[in-house]
Amino acid sequence: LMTVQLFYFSSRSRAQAIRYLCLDNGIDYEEVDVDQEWTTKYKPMMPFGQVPVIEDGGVKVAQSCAILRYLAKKAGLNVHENPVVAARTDMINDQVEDIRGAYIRMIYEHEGSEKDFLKTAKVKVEYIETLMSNWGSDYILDKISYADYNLFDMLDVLSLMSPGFWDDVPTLKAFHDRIAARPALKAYRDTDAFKLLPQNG
Ligand code: 0HH
Repeated sequence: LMTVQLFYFSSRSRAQAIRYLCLDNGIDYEEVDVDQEWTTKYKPMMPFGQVPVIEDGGVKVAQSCAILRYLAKKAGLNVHENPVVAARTDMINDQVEDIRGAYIRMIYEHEGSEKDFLKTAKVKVEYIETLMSNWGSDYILDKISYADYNLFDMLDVLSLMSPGFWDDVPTLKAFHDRIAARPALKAYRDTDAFKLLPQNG
């Protein structure tokens, strides 16, 4: 099994789906906390001057979703060659990224109120609910893929922000419960290390 280094700030944010994918698939990873010396030491080392970045045997991979797909391939998770199947995972992932982008602009750039963000996010999530309910599988596909971890983390964020979030999205509630119950993720999410890790930096 491989050990990779994960460079990130001490928060969940854009690293959390990567952590889930690693833990759930036996990928050993070492956290490198870049909070101290970010500008002087770490930023100049990064391919795009940002994190998350993973380093695997001297190779650096940047961009959170590229990292998810890279690790999924290495872990033998299905990264599908069939264009129709691949499109399902990728389109859900990109929808999640649209929601995440709006979230990050709200938090860090104070763009729009929390209420407006939640209203827009709810509409975007309800489209995912309808698709997943029609597709009828336990995960986005019949087996877990990189995008499931990203969707799971986004749902986690939204449900923590918004009481009653689950009421209109029963398929996604069942999906979230199913992923949260995966043994490695359940054990990790029960730790103080996870509970105390802030969502944002
Ligand atoms: N599209 C990229 C990805 O998905 C976006 C990466 C990114 O925005 O990987 N990285 C940010 C940290 S995550 C980064 O490296 C977004 C939260 C913003 C928090 C900023 C806290 C800054 C504290 C010094 N930002 C640092 C930088 O750009 O210098």
